[in-house]
Amino acid sequence: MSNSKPSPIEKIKTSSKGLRGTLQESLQDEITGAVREQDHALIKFHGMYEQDDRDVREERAAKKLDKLYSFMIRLRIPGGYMKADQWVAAHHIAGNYSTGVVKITTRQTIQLHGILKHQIKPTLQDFNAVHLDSIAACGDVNRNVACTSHPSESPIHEEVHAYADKISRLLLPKTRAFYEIWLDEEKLVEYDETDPLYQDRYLPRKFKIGIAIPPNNDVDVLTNDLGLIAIIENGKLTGFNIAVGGGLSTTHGNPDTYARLATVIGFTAGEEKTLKAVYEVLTIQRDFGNRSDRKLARLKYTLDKMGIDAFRKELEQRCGFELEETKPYNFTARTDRYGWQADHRGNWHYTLFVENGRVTDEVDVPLKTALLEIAETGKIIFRFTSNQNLILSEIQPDDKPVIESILQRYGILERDESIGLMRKNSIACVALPTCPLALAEAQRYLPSLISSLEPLLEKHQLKEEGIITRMTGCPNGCARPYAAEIGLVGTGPGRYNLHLGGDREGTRLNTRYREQLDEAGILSELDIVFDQYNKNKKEQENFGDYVQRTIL
Ligand code: SRM
Ligand code: SF4
Repeated sequence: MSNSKPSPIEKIKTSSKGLRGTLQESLQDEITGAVREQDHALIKFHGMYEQDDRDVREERAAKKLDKLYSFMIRLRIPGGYMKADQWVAAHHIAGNYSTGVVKITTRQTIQLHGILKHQIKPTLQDFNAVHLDSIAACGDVNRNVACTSHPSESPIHEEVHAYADKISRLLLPKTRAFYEIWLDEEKLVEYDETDPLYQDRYLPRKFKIGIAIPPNNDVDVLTNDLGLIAIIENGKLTGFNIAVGGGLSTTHGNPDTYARLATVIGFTAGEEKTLKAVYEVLTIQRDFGNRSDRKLARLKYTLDKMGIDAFRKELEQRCGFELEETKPYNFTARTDRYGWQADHRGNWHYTLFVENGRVTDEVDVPLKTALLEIAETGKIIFRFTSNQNLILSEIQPDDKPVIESILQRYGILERDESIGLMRKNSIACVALPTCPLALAEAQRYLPSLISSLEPLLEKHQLKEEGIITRMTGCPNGCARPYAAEIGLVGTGPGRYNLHLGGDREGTRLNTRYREQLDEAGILSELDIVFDQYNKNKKEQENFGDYVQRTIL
């Protein structure tokens, strides 16, 4: 049960003087690599997290050394779209100030780890030079807006995609703190920081928006607090179905927490009404969300407490118009379509597999170097997918051979062809060593677990099945494991709950099937289920649907 006392973060927000807090003082303090306690929460609103290297925690504690503090910086890239010169800059910034790995996240942006306190400003200033920022990439505000990534999805992809940017700008906090603190800009005396949306209390919790263009649900639209489903009729974008109350996090042992897919509550026609509805969903969450128990503060809990009808009524009242009846839509896929695809204008797009979103020079394939060379041609746009992959996009027909030859020379084409479908459809969250909440490994472990699962897939003739497999190091759900056909959720070192039965399209959550399994347990449970599936599945029946129909 929640008590009614506001959580301590509420006070930190309201007394932060527009998210400034004592950040300037924290930065100047050379005695520690950390920021002051109260600034810990505030830096999130500026797109960064204070972390420490958990691999060396014990060793340093034994030597009576402070933790090895560093910062993770996450960019705000609505719709996951980056120009070639921005990628070149990100490559060098990663090399100059971070671990060097560019991490593509499950919400279509990138983040860098291991940035020391004195390197935060140069990092953000170098990003700013190529028009990139990290404002509101974290914190109790609207986060990076995700949008179906593949431009060949529809001739009006650009029109839908533009909403990601419009919504992101509409919902940015008004404070200029980011520019003053990190970019050394002068305080603008005339500038009015009054923020009608966030006021001085911001939202009770993080808020996420995703936009899907059916039939593709690559953004897992129903896992967002607010999902927009584009409705295209007679080749025209007529508006969006509005879905509210998605969210995945649970807490082990806390039965009040649950994963939930968003409920579609109606349709809005046209840009003005859609943006108004989006805005007012946030004001409802601002005014009704739980500000005492952060575990129960996401919109999904607000919605369930209010009831869907009451929520819709409140929204219509705030909007000044009624939502129209939900329009029919159909999702058929969620995974990325690898390899070359042409769009309606004849431009080419190459979707490239990036294991768990980690762009780095691997032993077999120097991916990061190859991408730099590709970016330096200036002939492409980079697009990040919510499956942690990369689309080399908008390649003119005449430029395709140049890009293809680079992909060939670095062995990327060959590698992409040889990778199994389960691996290609897998996602793992960051987890150890940087995530303070990780109970178990995820991105450092899933690749080897899949190598152990591949012989089982072979044995049961399931190699061609693109089973969606996702792993997280804790129940927060950053790789959306509860919306996977096979979900593995860390419970402790080397132990995972096994969830089964999500569908391939992202419209059904899975169910916890076994608890606290080690690797041997995971392999033996899946061996049995794979065998049953292979022998008894109906024609065209996907793994998750079979498990849901017969086993759960
Ligand atoms: Fe997440 C917290 C990483 C997508 C639910 N998430 C964290 C933190 C910041 C840990 C922390 O609070 O200190 C992780 C940083 C790890 C690190 O070292 O980098 C972290 N989350 C990630 C990323 C990078 C995972 C990845 O490997 O790609 C994803 C960044 C997305 C982005 O660009 O914004 C990421 N996180 C998600 C998703 C998936 C999504 O949004 O589609 C979820 C589940 C959906 C949802 O929000 O319900 C998710 N992250 C959480 C939660 C649980 C929130 C809640 O409702 O309780 C936390 C913990 C928290 O907020 O207290 C969390
Ligand atoms: Fe960390 Fe848990 Fe998110 Fe993984 S799911 S990144 S372990 S908070």
